[in-house]
Amino acid sequence: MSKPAVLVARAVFPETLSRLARHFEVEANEDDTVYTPAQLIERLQGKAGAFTTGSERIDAGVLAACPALRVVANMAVGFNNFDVPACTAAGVLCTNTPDVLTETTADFGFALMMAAARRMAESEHFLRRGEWTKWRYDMFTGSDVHGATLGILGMGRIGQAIARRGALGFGMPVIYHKRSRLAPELEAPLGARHVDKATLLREADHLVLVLPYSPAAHHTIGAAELALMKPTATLTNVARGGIVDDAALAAALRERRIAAAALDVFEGEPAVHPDLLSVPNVVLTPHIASATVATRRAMAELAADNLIAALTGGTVKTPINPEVLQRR
Ligand code: 8YV
Repeated sequence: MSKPAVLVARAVFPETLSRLARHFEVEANEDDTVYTPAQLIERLQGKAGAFTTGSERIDAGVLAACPALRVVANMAVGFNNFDVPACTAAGVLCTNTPDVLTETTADFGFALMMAAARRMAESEHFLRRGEWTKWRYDMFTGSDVHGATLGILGMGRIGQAIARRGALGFGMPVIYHKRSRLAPELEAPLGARHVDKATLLREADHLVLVLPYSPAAHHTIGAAELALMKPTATLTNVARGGIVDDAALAAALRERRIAAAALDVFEGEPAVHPDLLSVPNVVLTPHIASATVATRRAMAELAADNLIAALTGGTVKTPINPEVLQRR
């Protein structure tokens, strides 16, 4: 029996490719070209499965043009690159990689928040420019992290892991906003207090965004929300570009309406709003919150597990639309 054909849409660990090749006819993309929608459709012809990342959009147009497709396995926990209802309607299973990246992403979110509060990037740039000629009592004075109020918007797995770091490691009172409040047994060990969004914005000393992107979450933080924040507050985004209005944030940072920000994700990335590049009080990183060797390996393995199980009759570990499996 011939093996099913799959597309591995971006470069990935060679070990992952060899594992997939034991089960499938694999078309790889070792040049790591980011395909245009037309190129993606062309490469997906006759493929039963695709190993994707956040850069491949699977929507109704792609699904209609690729009738052989049965599963799309994202190497990411976020899946806003999938039109899940359209996939479900077309009988295409979607999978993602939750859990394996939670702690790594939380580490990075916390590090970014600390970097913003303590002005690490801004002061490093100053040093590299050769401007450090003497000590001064108020040089790069920032704000404390320990004991400050940690605000979390979106309190899923990663949000809770960041809250744990703040509450247990840094003695931070934790407040959060989420559409559905956490169960008391999850709130209690963190001492986390559920508040409305406006209270969260007003009271947080350090606000971290960890909510999933959906069109309804577009510009959740814009000029009006930034205006509610303390002038001493920091804002960290490890969720998705588009949740923050980057132009409004750059203006707030420039006018010191908030103290600092740290961003790992951007609207329209890998392009970065030029105004963000020219304000000093923001830490910018290129979407690397999950980027440790161990975690990227675990993500690739889980995406491969899902692809293999979906096409060879095994148990799919992390389906997004399991109803598709029930219908098969
Ligand atoms: C991925 C991410 O590296 O998992 C996610 O949702 O944002 C990152 O961990 C990125 O999306 C590439 O797929």
